[in-house]
Amino acid sequence: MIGIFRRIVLCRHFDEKIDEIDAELRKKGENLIQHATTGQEVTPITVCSLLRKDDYMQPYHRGWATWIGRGLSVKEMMAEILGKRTGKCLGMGGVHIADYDLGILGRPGKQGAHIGIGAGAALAAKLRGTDRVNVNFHGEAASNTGAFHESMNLAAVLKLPMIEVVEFNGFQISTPVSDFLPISNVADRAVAYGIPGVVVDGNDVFAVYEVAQEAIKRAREGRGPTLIEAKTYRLGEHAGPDAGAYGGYRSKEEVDEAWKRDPIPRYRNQLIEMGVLTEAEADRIDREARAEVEEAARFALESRYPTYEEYVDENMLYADLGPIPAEVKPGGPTREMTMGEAFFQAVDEEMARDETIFYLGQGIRWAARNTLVKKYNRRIINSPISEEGEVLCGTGAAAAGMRSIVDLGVSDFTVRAFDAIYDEAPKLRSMGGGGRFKVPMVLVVSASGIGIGIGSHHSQSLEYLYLRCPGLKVVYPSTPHDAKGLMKSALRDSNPVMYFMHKLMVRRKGPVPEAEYTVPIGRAEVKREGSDVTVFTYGCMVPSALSAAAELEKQGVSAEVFDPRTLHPLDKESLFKSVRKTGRLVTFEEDNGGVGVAVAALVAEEAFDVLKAPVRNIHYPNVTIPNCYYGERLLLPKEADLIREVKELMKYRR
Ligand SMILES: Cc1ncc(C[n+]2csc(CCOP(=O)(O)OP(=O)(O)O)c2C)c(N)n1
Repeated sequence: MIGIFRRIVLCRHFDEKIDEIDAELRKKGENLIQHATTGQEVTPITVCSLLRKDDYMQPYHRGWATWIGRGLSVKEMMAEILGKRTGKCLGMGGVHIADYDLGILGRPGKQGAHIGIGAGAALAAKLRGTDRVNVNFHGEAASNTGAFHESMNLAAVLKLPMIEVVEFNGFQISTPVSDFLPISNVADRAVAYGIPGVVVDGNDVFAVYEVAQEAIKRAREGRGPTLIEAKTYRLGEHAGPDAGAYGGYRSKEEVDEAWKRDPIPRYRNQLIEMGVLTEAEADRIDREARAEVEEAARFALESRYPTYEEYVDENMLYADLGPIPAEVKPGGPTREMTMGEAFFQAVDEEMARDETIFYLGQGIRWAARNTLVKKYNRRIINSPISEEGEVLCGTGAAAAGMRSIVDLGVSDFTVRAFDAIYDEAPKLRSMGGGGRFKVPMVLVVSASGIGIGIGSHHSQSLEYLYLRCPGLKVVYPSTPHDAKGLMKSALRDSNPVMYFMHKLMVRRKGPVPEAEYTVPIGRAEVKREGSDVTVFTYGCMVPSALSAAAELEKQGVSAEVFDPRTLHPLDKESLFKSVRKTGRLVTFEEDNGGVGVAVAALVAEEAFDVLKAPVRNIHYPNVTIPNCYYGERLLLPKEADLIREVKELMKYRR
């Protein structure tokens, strides 16, 4: 009880000090990203006091009390919030503090995302057969996000050991609750997920303790999630000391009235009345807390910022960086199989080798009923339609020590999860300060597919969207051999990897070695040697390029077909080598030009001196893909287009 009091008081002083520093910075025209916790200390600190060291906790953006409650030192917190190298995340997270050892994996920069990451941590705890739990904290407005709904539904369906704590403080920044919540209690939403929903006075330590204890017990016993709604009030400003305080969205009277219910004197008096604490002891705790915060501030202010080199250190972005291994092709017998079979063979072999791998996807238990389900049953998990929730869950589980495969279906659906793919999974490591943060996750995407007649919402090639995403890798095989080898590498990688497989290629057959092998991520392959022109192509366009090259040869032109296999990080060295040899470059792709444009820009920068002709990009027109077989095929770049463009390039003389 006294420990909770000490942390609540520490948190209040921390909040006051942050405001003081922020006010000073504002005088210089700078400011701090920060969210006041004043008035909301009780719930997080009480709930966290019930957690074990090995549990998981995903913090509130209004987070001081969640971090202090979990036991972080105010010194490391203060330095991190100021962006200093001595901070908990080496100054890379700022106010988004993560701590691997304390199970703090998600950073609530964008409302909702950390809820899914927490669900993933809970899934990891469950798959491992432990009784560890995960607690998420956030405000009531965050419960309107898709990430909240998808993650809660997923957690409820999978009966995950998760406790969702919603701190209801009455505002979404300046918007009153009446404008964003059509119900009085967020806890009522629990009915929709078939889980218990409890409302509690969030400023009453004893009441919070009781409901949290029950929810944690329920989670540890494998009975699934609980939604706790803690009613409270934000006494401070949303972000900073003077961001519109009493500026109209709430009255001075309202805030003054709320201060009379300040939870700190309330709890202090309760402890004194109970005889647990004396006035003198309470004052001493207060003085000590103030001194601890002052010392933390001095330390943080005197610490240095990261250097340029530290900010751009690739080891922050990617775990286990090292030289890309050379490809070793095994000799010996091969077996003809489809790309789909090769892919599943890789998954099967890796799941047998590594018990931490699980496979989450819509309808996956049916698709793999005769294969993976029979062998790995509980590691093959059906998912509701929740692309964002699925990727967040895979991210959290991976960060918590599993290896996730998340099957997203067609590439068009990935944009539903864009935030999670682009802004959460690949940033988790760098914003956490590198170190032990890793996200070994493979996102499987059934890509493109013009020529099947399934329309513009099921056929787009969107891989280029993910090429400038620091922390992510993108692979796109074009043969069964590469499909297997790249999937095995992706499943051994310590980073998030997007794995695209073209729909039309799933049934395409080719030889696959019977012996063990991998295809290293980041190594291109020249699929046909040539000396007059480099054709940069990938996926389904590789076979077309190869037959165009055979035709060109008959006409006296030697085309080299360059298949990057990995789109990011691109094997630039091999690409430049090829272009330096041929002096000409054509990109040939099914998407609407994104990848080719990026490649052309690279070559212009690195190999302009050797170009004998302009670079040509052959791609799908930048229009909505027609919604019928005839129209979509009509617009698709074909072998004849490639042959024509190459012959045009051959006319240039430089
Ligand atoms: C996806 C997203 N949209 C908008 C914001 C901007 N934003 C930051 S805090 C906040 C209000 C959140 O309200 P609530 O969840 O009730 O928590 P509170 O701030 O009241 O503690 C908003 C809209 C954001 N961070 N993320």
